[in-house]
Amino acid sequence: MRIDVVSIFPEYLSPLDLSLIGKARREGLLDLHVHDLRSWTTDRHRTVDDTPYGGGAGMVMKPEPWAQAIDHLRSVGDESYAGARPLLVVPGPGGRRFDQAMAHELAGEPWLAFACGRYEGIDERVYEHAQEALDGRVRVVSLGDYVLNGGEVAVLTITEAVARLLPGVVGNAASLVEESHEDGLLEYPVYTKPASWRGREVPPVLLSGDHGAIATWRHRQRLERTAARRPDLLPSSATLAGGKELPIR
Ligand code: 6GU
Repeated sequence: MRIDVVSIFPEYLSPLDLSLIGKARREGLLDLHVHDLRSWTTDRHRTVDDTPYGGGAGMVMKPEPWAQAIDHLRSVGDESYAGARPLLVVPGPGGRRFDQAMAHELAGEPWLAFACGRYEGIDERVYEHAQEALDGRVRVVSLGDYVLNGGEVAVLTITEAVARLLPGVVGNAASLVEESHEDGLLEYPVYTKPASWRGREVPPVLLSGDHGAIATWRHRQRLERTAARRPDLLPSSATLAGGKELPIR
């Protein structure tokens, strides 16, 4: 997968050199290009923002550098990818909510581009230009109902959630399916040695060697934990591993 990121703070994306994502890049599984938006400015001060028409607080990102950035991505598509276009993801609190299902959708794309806005946002005409230049492949995506200073942290989040779904990025493929949000329930609690620690015991069923009993216990833990912490994730009733119904309090 190719990922392009356009930001006025390219150094903000440096964590993508680390850990599993950094390794995926070095192994060629992820082809990441981070661009400084200011490289597409033409004035001496490399200006990317200006005051809003109609008044109001803060500054708005100017359209010209963004158009140059989008046109650059288009020409990369023409010159290196037989006219293909990236899917442009614009992080912002007014977008569609990012979740694991969207992570899977994005992981199915061969080429993503992220446009990191700052200040009060990007001139609305940039979205119209991007829609046209990228054949309608533009999505505004939000992490949740709170406000960040810019899109960079969202790009770190979305890139990590997406890249770990690419084949070969996470070594143990089983650890991808047995996970919170993959099947709508939170994960069961986990324990390791020692079996007794500071007077706290590992639940005896986990030491029993009874795989059926362990599976039932873990499923019940997942239901109880989801009911307690994220009741919004549960349907009105959920089925136990054995086919019995667990009433939700
Ligand atoms: Cl994706 N961007 C910004 N700037 N703020 C946010 C967000 C994204 N998601 C929630 N708040």
